[in-house]
Amino acid sequence: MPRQTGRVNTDDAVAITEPFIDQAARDRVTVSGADAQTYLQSQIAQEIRDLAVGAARWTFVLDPTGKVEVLARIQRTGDDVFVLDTDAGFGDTLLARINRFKIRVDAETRLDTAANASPDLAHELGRIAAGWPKMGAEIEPGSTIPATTGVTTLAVNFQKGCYPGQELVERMDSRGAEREIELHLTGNMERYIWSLDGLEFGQSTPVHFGHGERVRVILHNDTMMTHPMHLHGLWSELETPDGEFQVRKHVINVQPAQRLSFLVTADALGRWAWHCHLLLHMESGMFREVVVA
Ligand SMILES: [Cu+2]
Repeated sequence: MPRQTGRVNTDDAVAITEPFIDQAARDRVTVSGADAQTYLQSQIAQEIRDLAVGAARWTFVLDPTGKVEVLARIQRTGDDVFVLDTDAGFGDTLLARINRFKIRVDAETRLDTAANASPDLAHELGRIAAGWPKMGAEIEPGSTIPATTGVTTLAVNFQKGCYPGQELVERMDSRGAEREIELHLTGNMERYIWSLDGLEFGQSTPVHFGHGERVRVILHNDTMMTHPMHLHGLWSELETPDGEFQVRKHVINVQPAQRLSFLVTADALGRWAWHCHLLLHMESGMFREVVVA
């Protein structure tokens, strides 16, 4: 599944995702002309200068504030011809975004709308099983942040030059952790007492993060219930056991007997609450204060 293949080469990613992309339910925008490559290179999050004729890659098309306008594939179909395809119904959005900065550019754009308004059931079930985001569902044009889509490593080239929205997408901290802290989610089902590392809030001292520090937080759930842990004020970047993939969350579900880790950049000074989102658990002690100083 693409979510677990952070190292996948972006051309391979298109082949891997093929089973859950219904070709008949894609709107297509063709960009052709002498300036097509230069112009698109300056507009999208993916590198296309080394894209061979026939090859394709996933890309975000962002708005200038860094929100996702469209998740698309871009295929080079000729030296000066590119076809971007996206979920049916979003070709207009894509075309408008491509045309928006097309001033004194030698390139023509054309929209071909999809034959079918929605993908067939087999493709749709495959997509859901793979956790692949869909336009209008997981991606809302102009409001979704790239890092929340789960496909940033496939749809962004972090080495390429400037394009609108780049500042925000590249603000995601790629530093490794400077320090690790480990905590156990603990409790007693019968007495209905919940705690962190065996200490209820009243007995605990705050967890300290240095300002700007990058910390890996490792949680072990020693209880028989799932705890949605909410760290206020800071993003929690969930990672896979191999450390490859990260998604930014406010609340992290920790399942019974699960060990998981997430990365935090302590970029917000102050005192923050960190607690289980189940009110009863929080009130009976599963709560810590986090101090960033
Ligand atoms: Cu809980």
